[in-house]
Amino acid sequence: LRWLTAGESHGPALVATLEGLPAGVPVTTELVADHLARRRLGYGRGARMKFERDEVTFLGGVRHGLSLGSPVAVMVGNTEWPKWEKVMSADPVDPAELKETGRNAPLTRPRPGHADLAGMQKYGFDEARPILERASARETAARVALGAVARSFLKEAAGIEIVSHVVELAAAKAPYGVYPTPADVERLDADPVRCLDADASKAMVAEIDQAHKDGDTLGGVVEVLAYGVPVGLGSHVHWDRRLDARLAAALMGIQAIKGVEVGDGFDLARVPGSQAHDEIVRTGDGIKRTSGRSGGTEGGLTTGELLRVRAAMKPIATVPRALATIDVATGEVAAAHHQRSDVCAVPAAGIVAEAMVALVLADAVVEKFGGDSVTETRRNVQSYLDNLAHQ
Ligand code: EPS
Repeated sequence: LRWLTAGESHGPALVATLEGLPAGVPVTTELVADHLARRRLGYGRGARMKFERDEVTFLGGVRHGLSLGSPVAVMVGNTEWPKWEKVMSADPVDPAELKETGRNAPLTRPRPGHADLAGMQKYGFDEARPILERASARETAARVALGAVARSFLKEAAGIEIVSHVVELAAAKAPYGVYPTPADVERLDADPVRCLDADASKAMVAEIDQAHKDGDTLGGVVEVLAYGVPVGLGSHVHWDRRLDARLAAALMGIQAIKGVEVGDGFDLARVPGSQAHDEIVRTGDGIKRTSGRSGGTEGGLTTGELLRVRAAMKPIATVPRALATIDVATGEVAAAHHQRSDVCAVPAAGIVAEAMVALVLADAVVEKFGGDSVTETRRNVQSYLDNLAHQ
């Protein structure tokens, strides 16, 4: 599979294309819209999440609710575009008209923690607008749109289902080792911070309320679980074919993610080997593991156990209690540019992380099992699993 996104935060739309998806995958506008709506949930998001809407249009690759095998192209329109039409116009705009918008003051006070300053320096801009428009996490809407398509393929081809939850938000933590299943998704989506544990959820909400009062922002940790992943996705034979490496890169590529763990991750470095691995046993149900510390990958291959990865998000970098910076127009000390911001976007990051895991797994499933139609992929998966059952 190959995929790309394009579009700026306040542009007319985001677009995304996915190439290599087999034919016959159930895909509808409603399916994508539902996942985009899930991404907008979460306590602590800013005002923009309330007034802006994502408008989904398929431009190619899907007909009558099924993928065609041709490139899928999807557009996520931004209903706020009329306000930005001049500021983000592709064609030149009369400076007087630009001034009238009241939205075009040069952003010369780069925000610490954003791409603003390094981007301006690298691309040769004297203000941050041309950088922050693309660096913005608004772009994750396009990834979630493609992720919705990828997860439909995974379910249809191999029965794989993906769930995420928030396990830490600032100092508040969910109890360790509780893994929500697909049956819990409705409850998770109904929780303000997408956390299953009621006490931890309350503590997380309280953290967000306090940060809001303090003019501050918060980060946290999300965990993604993939159920039904067959043994043998990815490979041990080369670094960039290792599935854990591909998952880590995909998660690290989400805006504001600063750390990734597979399974028990960093904790495994703190215990002896006798307590770090998952012992192999034969059960009535075939060969299994006694624990899930590896997160379902060994040697870069999936083991057939629960796949489990975590991503740590830093606090939103647009801090209302503005951080110190330099005004690049004057060279003077200044407070960083700030209009508005989310206090916390960790619950949304979980939905984006689900999408990234779905895209990586869909790629690995196509790579291992092939198939020009999803029926063919499913047949190939089934014959592989039948063969394994005889071992
Ligand atoms: C974002 C900053 C905020 C968020 C935006 C991502 O936008 P603004 O600066 O215009 O208020 O609302 O997220 C989205 C629009 C979205 O759809 O997720 C940022 O700097 O990354």
